Amino acid sequence: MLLPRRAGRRTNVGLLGLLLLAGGTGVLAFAVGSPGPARLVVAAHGAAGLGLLLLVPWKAVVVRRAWHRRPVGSGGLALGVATLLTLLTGVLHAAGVTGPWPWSAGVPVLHLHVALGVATGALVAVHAWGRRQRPRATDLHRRGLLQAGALAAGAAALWGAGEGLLRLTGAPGAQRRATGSFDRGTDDPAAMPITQWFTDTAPPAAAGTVEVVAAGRRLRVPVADLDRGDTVRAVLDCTGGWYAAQDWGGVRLDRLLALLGPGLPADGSVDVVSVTGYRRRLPLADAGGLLLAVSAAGRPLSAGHGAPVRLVAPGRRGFWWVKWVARVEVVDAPWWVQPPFPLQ
Ligand SMILES: Nc1nc2c(c(=O)[nH]1)N[C@H]1C(S)=C(S)[C@@H](COP(=O)(O)O)O[C@H]1N2
Ligand SMILES: [Mo]
Repeated sequence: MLLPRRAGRRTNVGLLGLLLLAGGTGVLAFAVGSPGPARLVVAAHGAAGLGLLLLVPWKAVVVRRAWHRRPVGSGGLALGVATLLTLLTGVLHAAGVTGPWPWSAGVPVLHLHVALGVATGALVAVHAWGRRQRPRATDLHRRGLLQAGALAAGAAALWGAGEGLLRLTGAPGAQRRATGSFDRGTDDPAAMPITQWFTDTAPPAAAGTVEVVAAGRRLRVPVADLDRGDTVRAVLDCTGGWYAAQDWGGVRLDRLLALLGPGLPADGSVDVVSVTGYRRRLPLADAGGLLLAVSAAGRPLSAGHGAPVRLVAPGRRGFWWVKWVARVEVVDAPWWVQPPFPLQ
């Protein structure tokens, strides 16, 4: 089969573009918590992944043609397999096959998807670097732009068809939230999964007091004093692919800080630190919307869910919701001076 040389190059550029978009939106999907932006990011992520399939016939030609010069090495093969497995696990999660299953190594299918995605990213970097090319002026000519537009439209159509199919068949995937998460235990905290970020483990014992620190002042508040009648209904949405809405009860963070007396700094950040050392830093301006919760659905928190006290951060993904809180401290450093995802 004879194809213009350009077609092979454009196929590879298209694949690289989709892989970069899929990776970027994948990371972003874990960072956004509010439904509007999440819906857009998750849709783009799905379309970018499915769009890869559209280029498979062209890529097959490219590979076959190159075979005579250089048979596919183990790197190229590993990349192909990793890409398809990442896509497969993504589709399975979206359809509602969420696990954990024995075949997914006992972890949620979404965790497997992330691990495969990271591996794919590393293989892409090596593969593309070894075959790097200069951009050409013709890449931005009409023909190239039309092809990119057609690819984007095809990818969007494929994603739309997939979503339509989920709805038509009534597959569980039709019920997922804007972030892509599935309901596990709304209004039933005992049915909520207990999830640790991969860097942390549950502590043997929790703290009996919460240390509150700001402007050189320090107070130890007994946990029994944290149930101050403040409540908020909020959705805990884990990047592992599940969510649960609960009525949380405890004390609003701004009211807790006010116990230190008047004249506290008005701007800055607040560090929320667990007995385990796990911590997140949030804007102090958000304190009125944050809750230190001692109860969910009217019942004290269970040990696994952070007893005696955890942070409730409405609109933020689960990794912000620090469990087993030991200390709350107002600091000058901006909240964005920290890794975007927990590393400690
Ligand atoms: N101290 C501590 N807090 C933590 C975590 C953790 O590993 N350690 N995991 C976070 C993550 S990723 C999520 S999704 C929620 C899970 O809360 P749950 O176990 O009560 O369902 O807690 C968050 N708070
Ligand atoms: Mo999570």
